[in-house]
Amino acid sequence: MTTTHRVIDLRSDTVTKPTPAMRLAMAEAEVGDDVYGEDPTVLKLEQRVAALMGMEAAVYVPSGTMGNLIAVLSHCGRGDEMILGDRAHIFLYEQGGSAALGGVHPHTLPNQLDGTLDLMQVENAIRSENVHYPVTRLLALENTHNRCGGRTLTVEYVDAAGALAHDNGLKLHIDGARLWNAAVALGLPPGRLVAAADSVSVCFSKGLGAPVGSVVAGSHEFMRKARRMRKQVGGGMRQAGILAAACLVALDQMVDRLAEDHANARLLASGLALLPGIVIDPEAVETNILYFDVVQPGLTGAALSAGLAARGVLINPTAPQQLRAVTNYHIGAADIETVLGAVEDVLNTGYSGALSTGHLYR
Ligand code: TLP
Repeated sequence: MTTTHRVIDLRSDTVTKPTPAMRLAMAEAEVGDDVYGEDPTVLKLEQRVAALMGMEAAVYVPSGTMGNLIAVLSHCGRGDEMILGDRAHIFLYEQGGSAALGGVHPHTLPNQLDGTLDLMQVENAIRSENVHYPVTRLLALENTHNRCGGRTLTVEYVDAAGALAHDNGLKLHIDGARLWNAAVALGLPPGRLVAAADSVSVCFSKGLGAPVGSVVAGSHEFMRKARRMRKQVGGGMRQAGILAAACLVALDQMVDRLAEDHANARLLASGLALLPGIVIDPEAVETNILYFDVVQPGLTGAALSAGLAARGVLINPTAPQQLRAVTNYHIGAADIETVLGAVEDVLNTGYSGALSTGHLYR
């Protein structure tokens, strides 16, 4: 008799599939043409997210990448400069879209391990008025910070960054793809985390499990530009209420449970820390993302990843000796034990098979 085992997928929280409640809401959603502003479900989602973020208005977009893109392009014109971290998703993983499509000049500063930028360095990076320089228009932060291991930015930090930006005539955008995780981890309403920001993009198709969609929120004035920009980049959707309905369910049912993902991430991190050959600081794991290093001679991150895949566990390598695991709705505490067993097994037996390609290396 052969037993088939479920694949434990820790590649990302983007792999989450819609819940039965979401599928039901999608089937029953009231819809209209959203480019005409006539989709009641999309309007409801936009109003609800604007209120949650403490912002005046919001717009529904197909992805986090488009949300960030239209926010940056609404704040900056061609040749303007944006300050952001060298590990920011906008810088690393969005194909340089703001530069390619909007002519926005990225000025990167080193991200600290906790996802912050040193505010003294930010201040020094802001250009003075000089014929040689681009005009600095925007500071972009990320909360939680993906490439810095799901770290949360504190309210005090974001407020100070916002004050610095505004004192210098800059806007502050927050990539809040996982702002929900930050809010749950910090025990604060999400709106408090973006009180100092001029715009925020939040995602529904990460830990919240909805199939598609992000929302960008900001002022009425910002939103007039952002809506036009969404149409320009091809993001004007028609009966999108089918999708927004799942996002509304996500808001109702999927936010508080993120605490389970965070607990499972900590469980995984503490288990990994006990394995010789693996290096991770469990104390640094605040939410659902964890990075760990493989230091066993002869074993690369790609080889460990492939060895795990052969055992039904998917974890992506993110550097030659590093992997990223992301806990999510489909992962339970029992799965963490299975994952730890599989990692130990590969460390003990090695891996000599084929390696997959296409890793998200920096
Ligand atoms: N991140 C994905 C990959 O693109 C790396 C992942 O698996 O984590 N901002 C942040 C902070 C993100 O982590 C992501 C997705 C996005 C924006 C983009 O969202 P989508 O995938 O909806 O365009």
